[in-house]
Amino acid sequence: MRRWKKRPEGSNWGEFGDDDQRGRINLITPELRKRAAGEIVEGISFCLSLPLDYPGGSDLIKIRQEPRLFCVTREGGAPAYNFPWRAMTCNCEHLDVTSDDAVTLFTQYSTQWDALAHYGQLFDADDDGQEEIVFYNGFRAGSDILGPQEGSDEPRARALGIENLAEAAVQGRGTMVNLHAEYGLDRVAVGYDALMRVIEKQKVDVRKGDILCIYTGFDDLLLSMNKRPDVKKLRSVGTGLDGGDEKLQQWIDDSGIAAIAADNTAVEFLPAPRTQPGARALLPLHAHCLFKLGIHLGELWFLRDLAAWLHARGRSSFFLTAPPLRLPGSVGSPLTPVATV
Ligand code: UVW
Repeated sequence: MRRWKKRPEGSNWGEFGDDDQRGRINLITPELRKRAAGEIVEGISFCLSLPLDYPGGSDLIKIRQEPRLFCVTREGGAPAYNFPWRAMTCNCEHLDVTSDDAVTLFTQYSTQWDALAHYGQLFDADDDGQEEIVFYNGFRAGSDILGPQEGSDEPRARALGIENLAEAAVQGRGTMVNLHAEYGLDRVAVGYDALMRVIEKQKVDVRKGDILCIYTGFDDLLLSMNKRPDVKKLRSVGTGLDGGDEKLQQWIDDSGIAAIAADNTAVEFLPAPRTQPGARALLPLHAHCLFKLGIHLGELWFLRDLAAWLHARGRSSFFLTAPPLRLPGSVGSPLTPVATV
């Protein structure tokens, strides 16, 4: 069922079907995945997740808190930790001892995927002269993406939730652009011209269906702060994509990349340097990717070691396995991406 009469300029709504909830990850076909497996030459793998209790505290993004582990109890109130089964059953000769725990996990605290339900816009998709809150492919707030006040006892993305990405079993060719190698921690908004210069210099071969990984050095700086992030410093250094650069937006569209991930907090440079008069997106790359094109964004990935390994060998591509949690209705998810070279 088509959910819009008018789609945003430059969007691809409808291209993968009127009910599509996966966006450009659809571009990773079995054929491309098979070819991507050819990137495995040495058999070495890299964990691309930060420890999930990083950044530490809530200073970097106020509404997100670090994971809290807690112990659960067994029947009768005994902690289910270092629990001897003998105590549970009888005084028989059971040797077994087990531990259970639980966790409160903010889905976008650390290494994460943003779901397509994470970012929408006010847009007149009905073409009736009134803006409504819409998401990729015309899905709506209030009927598809529900907040707690909208007839649901819990917030829930009935559409575009992260489980759609999990069900796509994200696996394919990753391509690294190492901005840190060119700019160090200089504060630079990297638009189309600068990105093309780096791509050419590093001989990066970006292909349709690739998951583009942008390395900025933010992960290393963050880790060096040992869970006490110096927010002023973190916000005063480092590169990010210039999301408002129309040439960059066009390239993202034309290149056929399936998703973008970075080691910084938002992939894009913040605050966005290009401003237009009138209403505009605070996060123009989020608008272009998540809202218009169905391109998932990965943030706070740990790319340091992989980027260094590739750079030392003049390589830029690898096999990437990066499914989020299959957590129905969530607007984001932690993950442990794995690169194999
Ligand atoms: C920012 O925090 C700016 O990005 P996101 O909400 O996508 O994590």
